[in-house]
Amino acid sequence: AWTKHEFSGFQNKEEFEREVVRHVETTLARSIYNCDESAAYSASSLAFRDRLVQGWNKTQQRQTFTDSKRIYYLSLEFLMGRALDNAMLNLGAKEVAKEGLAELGFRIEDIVGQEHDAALGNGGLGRLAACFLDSMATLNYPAWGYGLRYRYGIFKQEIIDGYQVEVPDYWLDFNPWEFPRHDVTVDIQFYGQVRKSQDENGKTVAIWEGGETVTAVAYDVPTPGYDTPSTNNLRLWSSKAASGEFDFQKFNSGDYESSVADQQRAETISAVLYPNDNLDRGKELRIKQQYFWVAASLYDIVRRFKKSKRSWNEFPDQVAIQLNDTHPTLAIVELQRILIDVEGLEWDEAWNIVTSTFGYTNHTVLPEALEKWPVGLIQHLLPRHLQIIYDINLFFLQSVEKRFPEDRDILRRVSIIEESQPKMVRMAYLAVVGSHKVNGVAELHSDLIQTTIFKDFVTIFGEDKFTNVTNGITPRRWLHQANPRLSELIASKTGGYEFLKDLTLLNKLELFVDDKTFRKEWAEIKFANKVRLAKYIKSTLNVNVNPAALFDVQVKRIHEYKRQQLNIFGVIHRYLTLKAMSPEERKKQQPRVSIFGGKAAPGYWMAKQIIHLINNVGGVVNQDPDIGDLLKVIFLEDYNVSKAEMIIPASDLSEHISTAGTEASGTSNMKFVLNGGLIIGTCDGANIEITREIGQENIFLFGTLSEDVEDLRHMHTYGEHPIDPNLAKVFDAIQGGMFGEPNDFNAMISAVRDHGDYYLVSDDFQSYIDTHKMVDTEYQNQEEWISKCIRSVARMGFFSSDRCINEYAEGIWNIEPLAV
Ligand code: 26W
Repeated sequence: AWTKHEFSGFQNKEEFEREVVRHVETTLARSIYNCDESAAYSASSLAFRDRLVQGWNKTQQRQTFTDSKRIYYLSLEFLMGRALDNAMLNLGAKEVAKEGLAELGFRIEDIVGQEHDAALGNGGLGRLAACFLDSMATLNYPAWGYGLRYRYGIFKQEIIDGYQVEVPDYWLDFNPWEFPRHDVTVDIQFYGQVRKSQDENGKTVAIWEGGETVTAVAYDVPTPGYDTPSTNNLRLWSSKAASGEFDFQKFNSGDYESSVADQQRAETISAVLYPNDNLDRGKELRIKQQYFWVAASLYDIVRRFKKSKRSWNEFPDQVAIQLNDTHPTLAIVELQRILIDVEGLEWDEAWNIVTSTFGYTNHTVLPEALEKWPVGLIQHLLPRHLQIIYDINLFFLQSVEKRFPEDRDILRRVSIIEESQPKMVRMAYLAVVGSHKVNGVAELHSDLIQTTIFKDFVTIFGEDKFTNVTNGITPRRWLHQANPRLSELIASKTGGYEFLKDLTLLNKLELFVDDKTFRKEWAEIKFANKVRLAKYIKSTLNVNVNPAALFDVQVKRIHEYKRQQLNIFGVIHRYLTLKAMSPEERKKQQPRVSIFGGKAAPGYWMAKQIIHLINNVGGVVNQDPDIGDLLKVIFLEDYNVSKAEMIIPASDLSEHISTAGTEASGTSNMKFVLNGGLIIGTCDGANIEITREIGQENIFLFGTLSEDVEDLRHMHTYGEHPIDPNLAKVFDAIQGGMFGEPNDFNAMISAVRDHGDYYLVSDDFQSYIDTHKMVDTEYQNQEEWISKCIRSVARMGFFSSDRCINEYAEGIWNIEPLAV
């Protein structure tokens, strides 16, 4: 049995301090007398890392010893954020650390704030993977994450003259949270040819030979659960030149440059995270990253399985692999290749094992995000894999033809190979065919994929193969860590911190909706969080915002489908309305701060123009003496996980306003409500389920329903579509030069006016501004507003990622927690 002390943090502050001092003096080789905040961060991290490692080793030993089924979560993105604060909380030692650091002369917030975010992801998909790791460890599931160790994470965003400028994010200068495993390496092959040969039994076998080799090196990151010794492993692969590839001949003969060039070419594979979100650009290096990571991970998984000397048909009883979107789809092909080419299994037996092992999660229906790779590229890079893809497709199409002999068109529609010019491999179809379960991430989204992109596959495979697992978020980071005072208040009313492990316990808060002192504390905490954000805005942008104003927040990747343009057009409408009022009338208006944040993909020109417009509007509005505190427009630079932890708890109202049917789920909507903010949103993604849980009286819904979107688009293209008159006034103001050079914004305006308004900005404009008016009115009644916030939080239990992971475990992975 493990004693609590063995896996948890420190018995007392003295023990923690001793460890910090020891690390300062030995590991860092510094004197405690010139220990600055950076050294204190390093030493604190090393002290906590030592504790993490104990639980981690035991967890791994126990998983090996019991040889139980493991879940492998393959994700090209893990948006982890900071680790120290999280380690302190999950190990239950934040108080001790706070006191210890205070005695050493530091404030814990300053020390925690020294850490560079681990930003190996773009947005929702990457952060979801990070929340899942937290839940899998907390629930004691034997789980591994597999990803890439990018040298550069998502770029840092700077705003210069209102424009986004990208700066590289080199984050590995000091990273105590990873353990290089120079002894865990896999050689990965690219290019080359396939030769047919006979094995000793006269069977024809394929031999993939030639080409080049790149070595994958494992870096392990311990991921602790909350209030449990379980600490799972996140294994990230880094690329380096294979030892044989570094040409010593060249090196010795003085051709130093080209031998270094080979090395650099190999290291390029894991050098940088692609910054596109929901856009597939089909770059060769991207599919190289995908195969490199997938092949290394599968080699590792198979190696671990083979240690137990079981027969191959037991593989799916020991191994579940979840594909986080289509990015790791080549894993399906790679496992089939290993089983038939390396292990000598027959096709059908191998394919049974493969399809029983994989599950595939779809995260988007946007057509431009669906991955397709040219057949010629795959042929060149992975010649054996292309053969296997063709065979998978052949056997699949044969079975379809047998079942639907009368339907000639279905074969063309469902073929994994799109017969276009050039031919393309449709990765989502390959993922569907190669998995036993396919899920969407919110109810509407799961319905949509079954009736649109995967409709034929539902007919072919039956409904049972398709399911929904509504996303969730970890309450440890997104409530306890981000909003400690609210967490403490909730604990005081719900019987301690149990709610962090069973979020449905929040429902006990409903009993206190009318409790005066509770309500007062609730309001004070929200106000304090807003004051903190206001100070941050003052210090970074030198704009004074009134913390008593309504804070209206939209923070997420900048994308036309998420409709930040609708938001800023609405803000301009508000500004014009205020300007047209008499001073007496203005005094009656609800003061607002409109806060934006988010990165645009570097090549997404329209998204960058949206950022530019927001900044230009801020430049005008924030200076206008007629307006004062009534309206401020703020663009927060470099939105990331640690900024989210500060921004979300300070929100009164947040915007989740995607065109209906486009946002698969959204997860920040859940974070905002859990932190006592209300939502303005469309009937899209998880907004719908949030409404069902918290009650429609507690959410501001507006806009077109997803079932009406297609018809409206059709009308835009083929019929009349007069632009909304209030929106037209906004356009006139922009084009009149009110917010800088009007030509800069021509494309944004003409997307709505002349190019079919694909995202329905004009259609939804009036209901959007009407709904904001309702928000103003309701915010004026603070008592009622606070009641809505409390009731909403009380009903958010469903959106814990613990619930979500339990659903995957039961319905898809068939895996049980490992008792501790
Ligand atoms: C190939 C380029 C590319 C890169 C990333 C295509 C697609 C992606 C992701 C799938 C985009 C993404 O992050 N999707 C988001 O996933 C979240 C978690 O399920 C959802 O909450 C968001 O609604 C969805 O946009």
